[in-house]
Amino acid sequence: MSRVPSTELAQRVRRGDPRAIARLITRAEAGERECRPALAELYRHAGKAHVIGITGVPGAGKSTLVTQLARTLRASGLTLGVVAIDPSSPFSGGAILGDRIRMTDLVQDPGVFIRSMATHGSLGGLARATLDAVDVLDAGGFDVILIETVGVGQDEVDVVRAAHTTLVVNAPGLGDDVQAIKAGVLEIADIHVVSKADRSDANRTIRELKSMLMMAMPEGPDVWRVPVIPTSSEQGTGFDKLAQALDRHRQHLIDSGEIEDRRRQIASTRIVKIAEDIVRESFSRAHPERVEAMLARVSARELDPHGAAVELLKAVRERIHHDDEAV
Ligand SMILES: Nc1nc2c(ncn2[C@@H]2O[C@H](COP(=O)(O)OP(=O)(O)O)[C@@H](O)[C@H]2O)c(=O)[nH]1
Ligand SMILES: [Mg+2]
Repeated sequence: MSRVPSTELAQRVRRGDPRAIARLITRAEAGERECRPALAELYRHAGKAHVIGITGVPGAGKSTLVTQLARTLRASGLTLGVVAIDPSSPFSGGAILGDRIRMTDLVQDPGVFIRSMATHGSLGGLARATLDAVDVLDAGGFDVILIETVGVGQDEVDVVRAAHTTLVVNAPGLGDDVQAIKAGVLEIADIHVVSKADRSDANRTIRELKSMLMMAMPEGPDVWRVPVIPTSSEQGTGFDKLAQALDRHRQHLIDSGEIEDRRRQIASTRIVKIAEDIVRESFSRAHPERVEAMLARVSARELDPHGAAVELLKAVRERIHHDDEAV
């Protein structure tokens, strides 16, 4: 069977073909050069979806919450894509909450597309691949895209920063009352969720979080007031409120004009991230002999690090020219 060109897959993606979506995401994830023009084309057609980043420490209840939230959003008629960056993601077909919450209905629903990204270890490129996947789903016509990521590591924080709405999940009973502080993600939340609200110690987490936010909350008539929303996946409560808060935040971004700032911020994060990846990759792979020689000269103090960086960037530039001609 001959291989379908990515540009053809992109056409099918735009018609919402789930197989084409899956295949193109796989190519993007593998960093295949052949699919770059197709991704560029899809990027131009994307931008309609509401992209929601969901973060929190492992065990906070993110995957369970995504499942319940997906059901609530589907019930209101929205279609959605889910991208999970989580090596222990249950989205590969398993059951969660000790088998009480099943995902089979979501997996079989054509209005839902679920994808787990393989974590590439320390190789980098995870943020790029994840956001490429988001573009593909966006161009595929999904109304809402949920990204689940563990709130650790620069790549994952960058992914969350590339969302329109950031949801931080805190759970009671994980040691610290508010884990978001330790993880450094308290400030980036547009919405805080206290999960596992069925637990008796949940009220304490809610109180702590509210009092912390009170101190940090900016004043003014048009400012977004970060809500704290308790949910229980166990009891199925809080998800209507959460869905409403997500929509209110989306509307707030539009009404206040903040959406433009966000879009620029997202563009900036993505461009810098990709440029960093290109430089890193060149440094570690492209010209090993050249890099070795450079390291030797800098260690021996024959060349200064700044001069070496400029040299490296020149090498990268030559390579990009070469690559562009090759495409
Ligand atoms: N009591 C209770 N446990 C929950 C709830 N949601 C998730 N859990 C449990 O918390 C653990 C971690 O959930 P998971 O969704 O995998 O968390 P993630 O690592 O943040 O994705 C699992 O054992 C879940 O069964 C909830 O609403 N109530
Ligand atoms: Mg998870």
